[in-house]
Amino acid sequence: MLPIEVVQGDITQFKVDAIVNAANSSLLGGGGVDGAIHRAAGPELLEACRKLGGCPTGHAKATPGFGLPAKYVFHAVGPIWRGGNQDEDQLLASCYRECMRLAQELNVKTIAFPAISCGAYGFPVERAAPIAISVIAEGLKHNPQIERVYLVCFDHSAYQAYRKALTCLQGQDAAD
Ligand code: AR6
Repeated sequence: MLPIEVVQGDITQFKVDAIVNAANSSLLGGGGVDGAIHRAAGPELLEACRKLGGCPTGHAKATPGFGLPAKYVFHAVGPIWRGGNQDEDQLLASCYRECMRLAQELNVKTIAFPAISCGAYGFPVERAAPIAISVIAEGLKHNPQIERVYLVCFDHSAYQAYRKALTCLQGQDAAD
């Protein structure tokens, strides 16, 4: 059984080693989950982000969590959906891969992801969910220290898409 759990909730409340932020390439805050994380973490987070000098799409950078219950924030920059033929799938996969790499580097045991790119950036969640889950499942092979991965969905449609993708992957695993 994969240590992946799909949950509905507000990621800023999660007491885990790392939460992932769906940031933009400036890393200087924004709306959606990014705005919520900055509000909950306090102004020190913005100060730390300024020092990072931005981040390209498909990559991620880590800061402390400051006022958050989480120890770290991994700021991942997802792709803007442009119809599906502009490398969006690969760039989204790269975000999750980068976060799993940071998890290994920082010895993260528990991590929570939002549905990167599935809000303001317009990536269809039914397409994003299987990408997210398969990259995380692959990353778990290189992260034996990880005890739990939470996929935090804010709305019910994302929750349903993620549940479906996880059930599908577990079915495949069982068949292997
Ligand atoms: N906890 C968990 N998930 C959340 C929360 C929360 N507190 N708030 C929203 N979501 P979005 P993107 C969900 O728009 O599409 C920002 O302005 C939301 O329902 O936050 O990657 C950045 O600065 C959706 O499913 O991120 C960028 O400019 C998911 O999080 C841009 O938006 C992602 O939605 C990034 O857009």
